[in-house]
Amino acid sequence: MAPKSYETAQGNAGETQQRGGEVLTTNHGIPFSDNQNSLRAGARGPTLLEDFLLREKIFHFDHERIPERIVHARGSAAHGVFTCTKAIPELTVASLLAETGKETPVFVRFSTVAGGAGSVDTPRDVRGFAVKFYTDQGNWDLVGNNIPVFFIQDAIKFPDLVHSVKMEADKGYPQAGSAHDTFWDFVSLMPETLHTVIWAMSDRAIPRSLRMMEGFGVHTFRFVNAEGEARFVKFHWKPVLGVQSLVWDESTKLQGADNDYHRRDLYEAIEAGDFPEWDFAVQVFDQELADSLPYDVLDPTKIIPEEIVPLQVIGRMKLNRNPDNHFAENEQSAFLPSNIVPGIDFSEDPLLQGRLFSYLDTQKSRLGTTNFHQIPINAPKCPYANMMRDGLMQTAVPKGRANYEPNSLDQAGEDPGPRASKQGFVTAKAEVSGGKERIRAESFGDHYSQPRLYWRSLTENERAHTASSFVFELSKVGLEHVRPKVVAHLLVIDQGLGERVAKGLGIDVPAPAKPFKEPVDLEPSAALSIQGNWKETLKGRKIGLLVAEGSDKESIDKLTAAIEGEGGSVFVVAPKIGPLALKGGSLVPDGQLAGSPSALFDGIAMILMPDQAQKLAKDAAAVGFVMDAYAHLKAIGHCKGSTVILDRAGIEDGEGVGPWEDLAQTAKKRYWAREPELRDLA
Ligand code: HDE
Repeated sequence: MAPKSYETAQGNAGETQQRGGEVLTTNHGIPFSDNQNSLRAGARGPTLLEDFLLREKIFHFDHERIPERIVHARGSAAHGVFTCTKAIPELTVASLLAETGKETPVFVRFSTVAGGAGSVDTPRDVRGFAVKFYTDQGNWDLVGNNIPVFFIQDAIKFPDLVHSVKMEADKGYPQAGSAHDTFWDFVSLMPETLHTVIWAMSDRAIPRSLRMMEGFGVHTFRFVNAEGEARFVKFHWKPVLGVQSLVWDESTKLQGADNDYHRRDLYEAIEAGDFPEWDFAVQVFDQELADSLPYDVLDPTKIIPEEIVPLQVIGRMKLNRNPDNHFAENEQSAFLPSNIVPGIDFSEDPLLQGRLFSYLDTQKSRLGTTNFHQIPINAPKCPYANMMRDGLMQTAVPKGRANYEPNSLDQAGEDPGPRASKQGFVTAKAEVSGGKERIRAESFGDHYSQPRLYWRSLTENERAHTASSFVFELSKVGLEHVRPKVVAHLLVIDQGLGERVAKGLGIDVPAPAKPFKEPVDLEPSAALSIQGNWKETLKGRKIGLLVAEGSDKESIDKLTAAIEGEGGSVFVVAPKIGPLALKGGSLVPDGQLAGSPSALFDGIAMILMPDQAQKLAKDAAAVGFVMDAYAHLKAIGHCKGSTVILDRAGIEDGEGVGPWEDLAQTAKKRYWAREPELRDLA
């Protein structure tokens, strides 16, 4: 006799398989009648090989994964629109920049570099900032980072760099972090890494949100106008919310509190209609200016400070739609620095030159076919035609026999196929000279002046964070000979930095490294500091509001309105997630206290009845909630009753800590000045 459960599953099958009127079918369109049970010989007998439904389903599932990206594996993506806000036809024929007001669809993917696809969002790492513009002249991919320089100068060093920073080959760890032997061993031997390393040790590498990061094209490119005149250009994205960062302790706690902290923030902001925006700016300069600089504009380890070549804002990007499917869009997106459009050209930057073939190559290994451009997320939105044919997974069905060129098929009345046009892409004319040799230009030889410029552009608190990151990372290095070697480089960047890191490590100050080229003192750039350019706003910021049974509804409503009025959002945290009876009403909290630590918020408030506050003062989660908010330099607003929790945490009223009525103003910033009393920074 068949067991009862058989009848139940069988009975449900028909109903559960309907969705929006669709019938469940195989990949070949054959309708299913039962998606619960495989075909068996007898109710408790073996499964039959004949079961094509089971076989197809399991076969497809077994092959769901594709190789993850070798770097930048973990990414979050969104669709949007780019608007040209200032046409620049005098500089470039690029059609997307030809007309003020012109809109171009974009797809953007942000990523961490070192971690795997399933790693966390908030490690200390560079972030990828890749934009695919679907222009009417084909796809332009600006595949940049949130740090304006790169670790190496020549593509031939990329596999070494990446091998050194990814998990160690024998151990398989660490995932998503640079604080380990092999990375710092590589750094100690490669002073060209130092400029990017000092950025990566600064707060730039722990962004508060993907919406609060700058983006940079990194390399120098060229703009080409209708007269064929070429000028150098560097590309920048400036977030409308301003640049904001986390503090290190917070970023490590976030790895536990919410692995998807950045991905969720981006997704939720877009779902809420709070669309992230960036200004698009360019630095345009000519050969004469390039020649006047004490560094080489083709060297990707160098910036040109905004004070020397100012930024011109020419566009705005708005991300307004989440992907419908993570795999189809995010995972299968293929960015190619070699995708440029007429009016934009490469420079001879040797790193960029290497990237031009690497990305095409990697897509073949990741997506399995030269026809990856036909995947919807990668396909241009303008018509495209050529005589490339066939290949694995070809989905186009070209007609006729014109698959070669030149041909005279038109003379026989046949379609001759597409032809090259004078309006098409033209490589900018550039003089090159010199013999064929494996060589690094001498003009690439100064590795210390720009890290010094960066160090000197930071606020004292940012310097303390940066020096402390060096101490933290080098403390994780087991190879003892590597630590003084890194410090020796830091001493050349800045004597004080080197000494601070040596002291933090508890080692003797070594002799400074011997630079190939003596560094010079370059003018600091005010644009590089995050704290110095902090935008005091609640926009994009979230306040965690701790309430409990009997909390005053009127106060909660008042505070919520004040925060929302300033563009912020409120997340209500309570000891229990169920509906909460309040004085004057009720509410359903957004999160439970133990699962909603204050690391998740930009500021906190407590509105509690004295009896509940007394109870919570004995709860480590509540005390930790305020202690962490304080230690992460956030504003705290409280009612009279809840001071008992602050007392327990040893926190007194002061800058950024006070009555909840002030919070909508005080939570617009962080309290950096609080930090020296709180932790022993290098
Ligand atoms: Fe990449 N990089 N890279 N890179 N990169 C990849 O391409 C590579 C470099 C960057 O969201 C890979 O499709 C070489 C600089 C981003 O899909 C790979 C060199 C900059 C992304 C690759 C560099 C970047 C990648 C891995 C030195 C900033 C993610 C998967 C010559 C300007 C794109 C893939 C996405 C991805 C190679 C250096 C940014 C392996 C050989 C410099 C944002 O092809």
